[in-house]
Amino acid sequence: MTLEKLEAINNQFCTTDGLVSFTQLASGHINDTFLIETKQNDFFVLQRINHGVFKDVPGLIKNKVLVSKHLKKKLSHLSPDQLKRRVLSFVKTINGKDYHLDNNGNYWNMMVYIRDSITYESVSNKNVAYEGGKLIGDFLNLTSDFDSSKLVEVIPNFHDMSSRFSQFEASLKIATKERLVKANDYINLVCSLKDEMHIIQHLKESGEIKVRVTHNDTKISNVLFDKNNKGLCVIDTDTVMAGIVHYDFGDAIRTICNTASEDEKNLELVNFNLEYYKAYVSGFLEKLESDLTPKEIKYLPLGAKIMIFIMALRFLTDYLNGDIYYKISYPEHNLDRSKNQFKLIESLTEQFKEMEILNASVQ
Ligand code: GN1
Ligand code: MG
Repeated sequence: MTLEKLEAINNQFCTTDGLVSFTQLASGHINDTFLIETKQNDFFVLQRINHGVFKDVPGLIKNKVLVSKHLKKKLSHLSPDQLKRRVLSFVKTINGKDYHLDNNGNYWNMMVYIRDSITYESVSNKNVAYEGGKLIGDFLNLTSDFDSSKLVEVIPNFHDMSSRFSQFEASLKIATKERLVKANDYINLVCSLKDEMHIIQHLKESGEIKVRVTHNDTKISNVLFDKNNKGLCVIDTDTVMAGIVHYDFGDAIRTICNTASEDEKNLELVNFNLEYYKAYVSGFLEKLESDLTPKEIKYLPLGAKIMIFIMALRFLTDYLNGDIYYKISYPEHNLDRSKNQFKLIESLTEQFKEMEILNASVQ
């Protein structure tokens, strides 16, 4: 991306200052994200949304804008400056729209950059786990009165286990022999876990777990912290849509409690950190407990296990499909990501009893 090209896109948005320089942010496996630096006050985040992955980009952007609007209303007791740090603010185009469609068919959207904020790829401080839990619990609490049927389903069946299994089974048919051999142990593992991994989906289908507004990508790098490690804002609301709390709970656990990053190849470094789990649960339930039924609380630990499994399965499927979905840096990146997630499940399983005991003590 050249400065001229990005400047042309930037000029389509109603910002007060011109672009001085930009940096590409290495965040995310799907979209392209740029930090726009200006001479004065605000910096901006300009994002090209991947329309190969997201088939209805205008719908996706509408979702994000609606949810931000709702959050701002709920937090209207805060000062404008505080509010700007707690909720994403989207910038309109000069034509009054929430996105710009360029001549190449790319969709762009812009947000105000939240200054003096920190993100973590992985966690090495219990307090960050606690604050992360509080912020995600709060996001779910504040959106609990928003009608989720008003949101577009940006990726159909995103966390639906049966669909993920169907995609996995289809990938087995088209994978190369070499990849099938390399993935063999993990393919068998997926099959052996099939029934357990469907339990939460069945509870959702029977109505025992409520469908509501959820974020659907609550990895810890999507949470902003201030300099004192206090949670500020949940970002990357691309996948906000109807869902269940278990997967938002679980995706945060997947990243907070992994003692290594999602890409770590040395599996000895990948373990499940129970201390961080406890800290996260206490923050999460502090904000959301009153909004959950005993049954919903009971299944939170399994929600964490299943969410890690969904990611393991998706990375494995993409590897078998020949890497068509996630950005990769080397040929076996997706297989390594998948192995990492399976190792995390193994370590979590060893500590599952403790997770359940902790849960029972809350109820
Ligand atoms: C993708 O692009 P990013 O990093 O925001 C993916 C998530 C995964 C995540 C794994 C739309 O999110 O579901 O959890 O990678 N998003 C989509 O790091 O598939
Ligand atoms: Mg995302």
